[in-house]
Amino acid sequence: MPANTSEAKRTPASSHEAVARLQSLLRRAEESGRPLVMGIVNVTDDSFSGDGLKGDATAAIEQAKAMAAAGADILDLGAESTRPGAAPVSSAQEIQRLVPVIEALRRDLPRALLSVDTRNAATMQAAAMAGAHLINDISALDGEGSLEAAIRSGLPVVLMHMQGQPGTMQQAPRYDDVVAEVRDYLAQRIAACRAAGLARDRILIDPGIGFGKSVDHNLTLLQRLQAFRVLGYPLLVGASRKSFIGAIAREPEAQRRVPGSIAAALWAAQQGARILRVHDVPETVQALNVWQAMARGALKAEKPNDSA
Ligand code: 7PJ
Repeated sequence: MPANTSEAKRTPASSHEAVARLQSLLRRAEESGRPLVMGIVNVTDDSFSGDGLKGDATAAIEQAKAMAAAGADILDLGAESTRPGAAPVSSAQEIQRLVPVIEALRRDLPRALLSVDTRNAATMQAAAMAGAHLINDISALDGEGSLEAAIRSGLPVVLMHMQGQPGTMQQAPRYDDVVAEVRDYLAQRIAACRAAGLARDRILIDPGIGFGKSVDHNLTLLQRLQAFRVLGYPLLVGASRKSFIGAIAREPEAQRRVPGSIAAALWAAQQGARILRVHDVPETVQALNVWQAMARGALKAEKPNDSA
């Protein structure tokens, strides 16, 4: 489309750097066998604080800084709750919440890789212009204008599988073969993105734990994570504090699912996941460091978060 060609000229200057930095981190993850840690930063509330930012922006920035200091390689900023039954958030609201946080973090944490968790094309574009490095889309760029916006941004993207829509997806998830269906869906979204001009080194994939899946669907996907390797793209796994952990542990409080989340993180790491999306960064980093030291059979000091 001619419109896309002219838009491409407006690609933010940082997009090549974003792809290069992510690729460099992923290479390091592959060589070391230790996945990257993506810390989850929620930018959700609307209250004002005294520093000119919304109260939630200040809190999100502090949380992001703490996660980076604890060894998070990537910070995933999200303004829309996609938990089952959550109310939708408009793109304008998302942009209003996210952009000041992205700008502040670009200034204060110049070495952090910033991901934006959004399904909205307008938010992708605004986040890219504000300096985000990665687009994380739970609907795999299937939303209106999303594929075009992502391509124009020049940024890498996470394509995630979801059955249904967040409001209703947990009512009756159904698969004949959950691994094959999730894998085929991702293969199809990869093909659509590649055909539209998204470069190979800008694609990551995610089976979407908890998104239109029963406890057993989630467990089957985690058991067979290696089945996604044939697709040939780096795998991101987000199991942190999710309800399947609550179901196994009989723990209704999400904040009390940290031990189970760490078990899931180590399992995913062992199965070759390249990025782990987690709430509990210091706990996960400690677990990964111990796990990796045992795999190595030696204590070798490692500089965390030393990005390329
Ligand atoms: C995921 C996500 C995930 C990716 C959320 C929650 C729900 N993005 N955004 N993968 N989950 N890529 O954290 O409980 O699993 S929001």
